[in-house]
Amino acid sequence: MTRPRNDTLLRALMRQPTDYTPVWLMRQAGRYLPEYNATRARAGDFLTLCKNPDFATEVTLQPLARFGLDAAILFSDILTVPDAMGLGLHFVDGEGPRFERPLREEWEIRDLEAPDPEVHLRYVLDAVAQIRRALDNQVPLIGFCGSPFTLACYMIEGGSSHDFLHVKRMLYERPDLLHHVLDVNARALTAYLNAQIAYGAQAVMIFDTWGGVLSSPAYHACSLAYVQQILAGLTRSHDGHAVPVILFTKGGSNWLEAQAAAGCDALGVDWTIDLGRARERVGAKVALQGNLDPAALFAAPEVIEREAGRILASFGAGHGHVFNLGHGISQHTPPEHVQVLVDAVHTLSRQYHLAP
Ligand code: 1CP
Repeated sequence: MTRPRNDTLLRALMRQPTDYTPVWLMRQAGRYLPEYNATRARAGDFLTLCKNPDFATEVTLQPLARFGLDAAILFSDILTVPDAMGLGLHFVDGEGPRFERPLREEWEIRDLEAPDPEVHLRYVLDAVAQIRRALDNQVPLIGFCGSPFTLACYMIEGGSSHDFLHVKRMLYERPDLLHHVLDVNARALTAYLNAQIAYGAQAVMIFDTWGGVLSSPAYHACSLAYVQQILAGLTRSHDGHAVPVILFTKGGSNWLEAQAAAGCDALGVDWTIDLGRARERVGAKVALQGNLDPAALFAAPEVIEREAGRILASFGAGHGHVFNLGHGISQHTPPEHVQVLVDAVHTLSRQYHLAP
């Protein structure tokens, strides 16, 4: 398969030379875009957008039509995997995801099985293939999944949570059960990401949104260990090209050194850490992705430019930085401000990529 014409993202993730710093945004296709809301209204609801490859392709391309972004990300959700395990996912408007059958009883956990992605997540793979065709090698397509622990949070809580009491109770009272869920998830997610790669994802990202709520020993045992299990099982090249893997852990900057040694190519970091400091800590092991506070996009254009400049300067000269937000874009973000950010990153970053 041919390389995308703009392969800046893939090069930066592999810490290879680029002319400028590539940029894409977590949740770049979403409710801040009026065209997304129009497609969602036509689809009826969010899950139909995910499950219908025509809709998924349409919304994946929407932010690229507006902004000069350096990557597309598959439009889907991390919760499609537990849905495929039979937990019964639905989205309640304004309240987020809900599972009809959360994991509470021991027998429910013992019965859990890793789904065959070719059968139970066929619609995602079809979307990947269709998006690749529609992209026509313009920019690379990023595939993704949630981390085993982050999925376990939703599967055990039954939805979003502020305190994660069910999953943490299981961690302390029945660690054997939690580890069983994490092991099934890791096997499911390895097969799922490998299938996305086989169908055309050119880089993949593991979202560990809730790893940061754990104590340090629990993070290593329950989050990072299972991410490592996935990393060890991933297809790292396809059709002669490397497939870089990004690990994003919200609130995870305590453990950057361990993450950098886990076997991924790049680490996503949230806005709480100074990027230059993160770079010192990971050295030449991995690229870094991040880390503008999504709230900065509400500020005036000159503030957005200043913040982008500050982050680029903090990373400093050299390669291996992918500009992104430190978490998903807010649904209330003015779309014009995204254009300001993308232009600022492209313009201001060139000075850091000059040949020595
Ligand atoms: O239209 C709508 O109402 C749905 C809003 C929405 C969107 C646009 C949800 C529901 N999911 C998505 C898409 C999505 N989710 C993508 C698409 C690709 C992109 O443009 O980036 C991705 C990568 C995700 C991943 C995801 N889903 C995560 C991990 C990343 C993160 O933001 O931390 C998580 C935790 C979810 C669960 C989820 N799905 C949707 C919501 C509102 C949530 C979060 C619920 C919570 O806060 O617990």
